[in-house]
Formats: sequence, C-alpha cells, structure tokens
Amino acid sequence: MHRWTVVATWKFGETACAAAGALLREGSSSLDAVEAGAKAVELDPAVQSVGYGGLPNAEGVVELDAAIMCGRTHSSGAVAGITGIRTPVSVARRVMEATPHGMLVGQNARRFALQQGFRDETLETEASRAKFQTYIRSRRTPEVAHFDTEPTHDTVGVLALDSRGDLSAACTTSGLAWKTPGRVGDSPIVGSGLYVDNEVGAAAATGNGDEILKVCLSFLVVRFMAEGLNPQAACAEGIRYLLRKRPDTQWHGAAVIALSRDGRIGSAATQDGFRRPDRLWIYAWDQGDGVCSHEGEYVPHSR
Ligand code: SD4
Repeated sequence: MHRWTVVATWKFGETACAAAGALLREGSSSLDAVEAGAKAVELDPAVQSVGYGGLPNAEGVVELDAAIMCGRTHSSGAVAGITGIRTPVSVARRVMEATPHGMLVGQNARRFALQQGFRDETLETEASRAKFQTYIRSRRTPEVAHFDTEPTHDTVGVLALDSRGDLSAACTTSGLAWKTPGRVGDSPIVGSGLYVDNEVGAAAATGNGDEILKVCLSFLVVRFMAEGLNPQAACAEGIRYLLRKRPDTQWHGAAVIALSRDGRIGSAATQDGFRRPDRLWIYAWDQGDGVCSHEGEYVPHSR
C-alpha cells in the first residue's frame, strides 16, 4: 500500500485536492482522482480561468483546453479550443478511452463531446461577461491577443498517486484571457502542460503557455527526476532551463509542480511574473492529513 498524494496548482488547487483526495482515500485510481479534482475547479464559476466562468478570447468566446494522462497505461487524451462544454477534462478522458486519438480540436471536439452525451451549456457568468465588457472598452488592437496587468490566466494542474502506486495527471484551462481566437496553450499538450511516467513521476505546468510549450516543461521536469533529481530540484531546474532559453519573455510567469512515484512533491516558478502581493505562486496538496496550500519556490533570473 502506497501513501496516496494529490498536488494541484494555485490556491484553487485546494478545491481540486479536496475532490481528488475524497476518492483517493476510498482507494480510487489516480485517474479518477485527477479527473474529479480538475472537474471540481472547472465547475466552480468563481474561478475565472478554468471551465465554467472562464474568461473568453478576444471575440468574447470561451475556448477551453484540457488534457488527462494515465501513468498505468501511459495513455492520454486532450481537447483544445472546445466551446460550450463545462467539463473539458472529462471530454479529454473520453478522447483517451473511446478513440484511438490523442487530441480533438475546436468544433469537432465539441461535436464529439455532444455525441458522447455531454451537455451544451453556457460557459459565461455575469462576472466573466462584465470583465469582457471592460476589456472591450479598453483594448486597442482587437484582433491580437492582449495582455493586461491583471492575472487573467491560471490553470489547474492536478497530479495524483494512488494507493496502488499509479500516477496520473490532468490539466484544464480557459487559457489566456482575450487570446487570439484559435490560440492553444501548453495545457492540453502532453509534455508541455502535463506529463506522467509511472516509473518516475508526474509534472504539470501553469503560466504563460506560449512560453512553456517552447521547452516541453512538464516532460523536462519528469526527465530531470528520471536522472535522479528530487521533485523540488527538478522543478527548479526546469524553470532555470526556461529562463535560460527565453530570458526576455517571462514577464507573465511560468510555474510547475511535480510528484515523484514515492510521493515526494516539488514546485517552482519564475520570479518574474509572480511574487507580487496579488500574484503569489501557491500550490495545494493532500497526503491524507488534510488539504493545505503553500507558497512555492521562485527561481530568479541569472542575468
Ligand atoms: C495557457 N498555461 O493557456 C495556460 C494558462 C495558465 O496561469 O496556466 N495561466 O497558457
């Protein structure tokens, strides 16, 4: 019997850990746990960067990205740019289990979800509509993704180790607010937003996905663990690599969490883009003693 563990990105990762932990405690698989954890955040309308209530693209359409990966079978499924479905992580799982494919996108992902029995529902809330209206009034270049000073992005990445010793990961997001329609970030891409090697560990990333996917951050962190680094050192080394390769483009920040197959946890973030009072790098976890969250390590620029 392994000691079960769940770890998730951000303060709202507590919601994910609570839902996942409830299953892991009962002996459920890590795959069921990460799906339940990610789904709990997707369905929370107060979270404006994931699922229902997520902020839209530059044309006011909420486009969601999600992926799930099972360490036991080394299989994965993903959807990108899906609209009108509140639980894209579950659609990603259906892609994994009911198709021979790894990812479906856009209208066809949505069509697949509807065929599979998912409901077509609005993703907008009063709060997300109001934020979009404010953005519309202030923007200068309507067709180009616009970054403002607000933390208008954050993904939930969930990693779990179950009592049988199997690892899984899930990652789900509405991506960057006001993004260019069609833009897909790191979150649904295996190796970038998430990665699992059942013999080694798992990792998930959050932050500016346009940067994260240029270094395959989650795969990189798991490889560092395979080479013998503990999860904390592997996360810091992954962030250091990103900073080395892309030194001038990290102002929005990137962060990563990791979980080793023996239940050790790590986390690191670029110092740039975080550490403001309104944007601390927080991650949550539960190892059977209750959900807690903590500020993670920041890696400074070496320039
Ligand atoms: C993306 N990585 O689409 C996501 C957004 C995010 O904190 O995680 N922001 O780029």
